Amino acid sequence: MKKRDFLKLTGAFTAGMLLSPMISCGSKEESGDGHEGENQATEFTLPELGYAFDSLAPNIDKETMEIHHGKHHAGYVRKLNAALEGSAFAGMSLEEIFAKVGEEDTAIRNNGGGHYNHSLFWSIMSPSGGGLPKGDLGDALNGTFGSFDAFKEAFSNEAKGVFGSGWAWLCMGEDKKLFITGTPNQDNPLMGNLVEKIGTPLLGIDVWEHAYYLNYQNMRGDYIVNFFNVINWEAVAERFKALA
Ligand code: MN3
Repeated sequence: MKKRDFLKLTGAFTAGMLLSPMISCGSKEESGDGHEGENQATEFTLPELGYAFDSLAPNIDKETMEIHHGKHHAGYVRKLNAALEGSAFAGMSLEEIFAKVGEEDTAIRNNGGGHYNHSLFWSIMSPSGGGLPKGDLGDALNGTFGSFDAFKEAFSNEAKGVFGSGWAWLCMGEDKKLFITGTPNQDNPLMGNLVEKIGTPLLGIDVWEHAYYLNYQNMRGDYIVNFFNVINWEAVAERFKALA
């Protein structure tokens, strides 16, 4: 990247992502070019899980978590940073990218989505997860779907029904109403040019085979059932509260 372009991007960068309190956009100093302090690149970084790789077992096994985080997610981050360099999306937050990304922006769509979706996924799981959502989120789920069990069934059916690789989501719509949807590949409901209905994900399940195949083989339904044992409802409720 030419230095002039680089400085322009740096100036355009806006820190933080309002709608994603759990997802950080890291920044790191570039060095080795003799311009320390002047050349500050903003790159997306792989977030820590926040719990041990084996701590979601037996619901999600250690090896799956290690490969999923350390290989798959790390790959999305690396490829996203490479694709952003010199592109019209450089310096934007993920939300800003998703608002503009189109079908033709393949690398940024796939890897930006991959980074956001997985960052969210790790943050809404916990070794002490499971149980029922409480408070306003619990009330909103009951109000929208009739009961927690009805929500669970609808969400699980969406996840089972994703053809091939993709995600199922619980979202907050622009009308502040909850809805369930699915997206293919690494798309997500913030990609306004690519989805029928825009929403901010509160909860998502990765139903790519890499998310469950080592432990569950072709039994996606069993993986979905057990995913409910590790949902961090407190984290989902925080996301809900930030948007409500
Ligand atoms: Mn995945």
